[in-house]
Amino acid sequence: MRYSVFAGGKRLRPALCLAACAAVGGRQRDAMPLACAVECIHTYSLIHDDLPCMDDDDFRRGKPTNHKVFGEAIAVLAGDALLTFAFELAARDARYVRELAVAAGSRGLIAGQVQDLENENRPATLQDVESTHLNKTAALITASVRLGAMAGGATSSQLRRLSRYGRDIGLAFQVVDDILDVTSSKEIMGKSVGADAKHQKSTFPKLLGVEASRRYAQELIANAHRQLVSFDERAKPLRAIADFILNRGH
Ligand code: GRG
Repeated sequence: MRYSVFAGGKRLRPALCLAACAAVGGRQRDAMPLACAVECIHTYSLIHDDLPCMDDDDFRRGKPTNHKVFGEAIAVLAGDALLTFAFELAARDARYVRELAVAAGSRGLIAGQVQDLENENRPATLQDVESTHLNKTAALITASVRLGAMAGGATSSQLRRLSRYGRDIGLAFQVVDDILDVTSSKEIMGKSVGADAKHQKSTFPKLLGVEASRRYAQELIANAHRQLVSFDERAKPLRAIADFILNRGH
């Protein structure tokens, strides 16, 4: 568990959780357990996604993958334990538990992973790919934002706007990730690149081309910024993260 959590990583989801809490005027300490919970769920999903029965990757966060170091059985269990620990961290409020469960479960992360596997064996449409990305990536990113906002005492209209912000940056994040899988290198990314082509996966760059995919990501980030118009300067970190997602090189 410690090996994979502390292997590195951008900490995007916990940063979003804390930034959303700040944007609605909340205190950092109220969102911190939830920020840790979303990173635990994210790390579990990476460990399991890298297993030989899934994407079969040897390299993650700049290091050998969990199963390469500890073996498959321990990697499965480390993932299971991180997933479970996330709920222990969130257990102070049933609404937090539900938010995490929905994002990580069969209507979120797991649905996305199933769709991702199915997309390997059939020519997927743009709609299929977008739906996969919304579940696989945007669901947990949206939940990270929503949990921070809830912990910070967001109003229902703030929560609605931040949910749309999360969806748009989440989708943009995966579009950019697919572009980087084509254009970047293992050294820069800290994980294997070219994996989508290896698995013959339909992706945005494959279906639309790199330039059109980039324009789509720009559009999504512009939409995300529009959701923040009614927030004051305390939403500055959320604005900066949206821009980071578009411009990141790894
Ligand atoms: C439940 C097995 C299982 C999988 C669920 C989330 C997921 C589906 C699989 C994880 C692998 C993957 C490629 C997810 C898509 C989202 C994504 C690009 C993750 C990488 O996130 P970063 O770049 O990673 O934020 P770091 O290492 O920086 O935290």
